[in-house]
Amino acid sequence: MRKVITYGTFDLFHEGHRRLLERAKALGGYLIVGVTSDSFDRERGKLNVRDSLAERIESVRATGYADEIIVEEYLGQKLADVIRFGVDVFAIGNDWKGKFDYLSDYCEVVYLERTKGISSSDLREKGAKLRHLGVISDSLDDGDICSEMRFVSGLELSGVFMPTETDGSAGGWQSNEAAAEAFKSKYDLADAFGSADELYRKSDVVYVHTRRRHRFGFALAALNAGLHVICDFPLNKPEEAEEIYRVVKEKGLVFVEFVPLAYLRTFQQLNWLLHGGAIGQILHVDCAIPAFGDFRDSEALAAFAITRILGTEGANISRVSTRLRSRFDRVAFSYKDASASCSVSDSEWLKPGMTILGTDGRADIPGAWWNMSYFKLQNSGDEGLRRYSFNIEGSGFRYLLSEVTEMIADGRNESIALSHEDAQKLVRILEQGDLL
Ligand code: C2G
Repeated sequence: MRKVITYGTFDLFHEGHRRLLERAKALGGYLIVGVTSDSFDRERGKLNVRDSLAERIESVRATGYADEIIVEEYLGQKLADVIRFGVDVFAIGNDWKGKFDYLSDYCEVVYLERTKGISSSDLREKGAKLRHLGVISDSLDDGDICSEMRFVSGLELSGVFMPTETDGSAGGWQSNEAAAEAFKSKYDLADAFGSADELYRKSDVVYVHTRRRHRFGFALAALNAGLHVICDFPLNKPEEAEEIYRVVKEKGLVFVEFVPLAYLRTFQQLNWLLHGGAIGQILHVDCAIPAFGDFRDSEALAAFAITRILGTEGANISRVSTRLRSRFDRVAFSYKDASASCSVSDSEWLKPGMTILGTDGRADIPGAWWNMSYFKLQNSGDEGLRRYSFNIEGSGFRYLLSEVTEMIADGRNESIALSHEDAQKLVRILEQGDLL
C-alpha cells in the first residue's frame, strides 16, 4: 500500500474538497491529510477562513477517507512531512500546478483536476454561502484575479464573458466567444459565456474588467440583474458614478471600484504613518510611473495615491504633455500648503518611484510604488531609517475580494478602502485636470 499525502484549508467543506480526498486516497490506499492551522493561513495570505481548525479537521475526518490527519503549521513543512512519513505520493489540486514540483525528488507529485462549478446547495449551510464570481473582460490578461481567488475562502469563479468592440461604432460591442474560450482555458475556468445575461444568471458577483467606456453599461446591467459588482476604476464620467451609486443604494447591493493600491496593506500603513505625522507636515509628493498602454490609467492611479496622501480638498491639477518619439506627461497638483507631481511616460528610460518629502523626514518607495511591498521612512527622531513591509501582498485583489464577501454578509454597500464619496471626489479632480 502506498502512502499518499495532501494538504488544504478545507473551509466550508464542499463537494470539491470531498472529491479531491476521494481521488487522493485512491492513488495509494493510505491517506494523510494536512489541515492548515489558522496562523499558517494568515501567514500565507489566505483570507476569510470561517471554520475553526477543529471544525475543518472534523469535516475531513467525517469523509472517512483520511487514515491520519495532521496540522500544517509553517512554510516548508510539506518537505519535512514527506521525509518524516515516508510518503510515496504527494497529491494536490491543479490550481497549484507546478508549485510543488520540487517535492518530486522525494516522491511522486500528482496534480488532480479541480472540481469546477460547485453549487451553493452542495455546501454545509452555516449562514455562510459560497458566492460565484463572473468576469467580464475585454482582455486576455485577468489582472491577477484568478491567482488571487485561491487565497479567498467562500468565492468560486463561475466563468467569463468577453465583449469586443464592433468596428467603427463608438460604444458598440459584441460577444467574442473565441476569446472567452481562450480565457477560460488559460485560467482553467468552469465556463465561457456567450452572453452577459448568461453570466448574470450564473453569478452572484461580477467583476467588470473592461475599457472605461464599457464599464458603466455592464455594471448597471449587472446591478439591475441583482448582482454585486466590482468594477475597475474609474467610470467614464462623474454622472455615471452617481447613477450607479443611486441604484446600489436602492437595491441594497455592493459596488466597489477597484484600485489595487487602495487594498495593499503596505500603502495603507504608509498612509497611517504619514497622517500620524511620521515625517512632519507633507511638503511634496513626487512620483513616476510608466504608461501601461493608456496614459489615463497611470495618471488616475497616481492621482489616487497623491490624493490619499494630500487629500482632495483644494487640489488644483494641471498637465503638460511633451510628444517626441516618446510621450512624457507631467501632472502637477497644487494645494494651499503642499504640492505634488507625477511623471508618466512610455519611454523605457523613465525611472519609477515615489518620494514624499515632509518637514521632518522623508518616505521613499523605490520602483513600482503602485504595487509596493515595502517603503522606507527616515525622520529626524531617534529611529533613523526604517523599512516597513508586509510578507504577503499579492496584487491587492485578494483583500478586495475578502472585503466584498464581508460587505455582502454585513449588507454594507461601499468599501472602507475606497468609499463612493472618495471615488467621486477623485473622479471630479480627474475631470477638472482633463484626465478622464
Ligand atoms: N479543491 C478542488 N476543487 C475545488 C476546490 C478545492 O479540487 N472546487 C481542492 C484544492 O485544489 C486543494 C484542496 O481541494 O487541493 C483543498 O483546497 P483548499 O481548502 O482551498 O486549500 P488550499 O488553499 O488549496 O491549500 O498548504 C495548503 C495547500 O497548499 C493547499
